[in-house]
Amino acid sequence: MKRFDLSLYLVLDPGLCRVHDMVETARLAVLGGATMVQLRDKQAGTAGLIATGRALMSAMAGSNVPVVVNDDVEAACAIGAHGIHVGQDDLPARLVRQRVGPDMIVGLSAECESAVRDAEAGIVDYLGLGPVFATPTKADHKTPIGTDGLTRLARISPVPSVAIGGIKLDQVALVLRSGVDGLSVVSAICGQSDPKAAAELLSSAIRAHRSV
Ligand code: TZP
Ligand code: MG
Repeated sequence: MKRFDLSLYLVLDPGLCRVHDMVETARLAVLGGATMVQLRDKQAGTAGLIATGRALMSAMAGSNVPVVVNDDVEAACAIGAHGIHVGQDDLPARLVRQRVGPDMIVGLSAECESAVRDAEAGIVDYLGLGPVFATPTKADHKTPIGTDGLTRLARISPVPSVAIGGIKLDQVALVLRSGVDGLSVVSAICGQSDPKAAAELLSSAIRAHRSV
């Protein structure tokens, strides 16, 4: 049985994780309440992803927080990751599922209604919806969908969904009102002087939103 909690989904960025490296950022963020961690390093190559991924898996051991690898099925399988996340321009989700088997979490990014409708429950476990807001973290991101667009996509998503793109503490309630299951953040945690405190603030804002 696959169990995962999209509430506060940290996506790592090697360029932003300078004072604390990616593994240390993840460790601190999980102490602060991050519920999922994605290793995303576009420059690393498979060998580099495997090296960092192994260290990340060790740091996360015993935490119940799934480690998801971005794009690279080979690296995800080599480190025994809990999941793999792909975009619309990567290996198609159906092929990813064939390669990783039924037990690994498969996440897919979706930026528009047709991509959401095309996602198949059973192949894909969750959708990453966005970017909600413009963000400097991802060069050449697609046109932001805004909270109205997010609400429309979350409503038709056949699987649980997580919002991404420009999400900071101040927008937690606004974004969660769209009906997504969680928030995915990069710069709200990576590069912060105290990633644990940043995660704690986000996590308690998420909990506060849910308890009203
Ligand atoms: N995909 C869509 S936007 C984005 C990704 C990986 C980056 C989000 O970064 P931030 O710093 O949380 O805006
Ligand atoms: Mg990708």
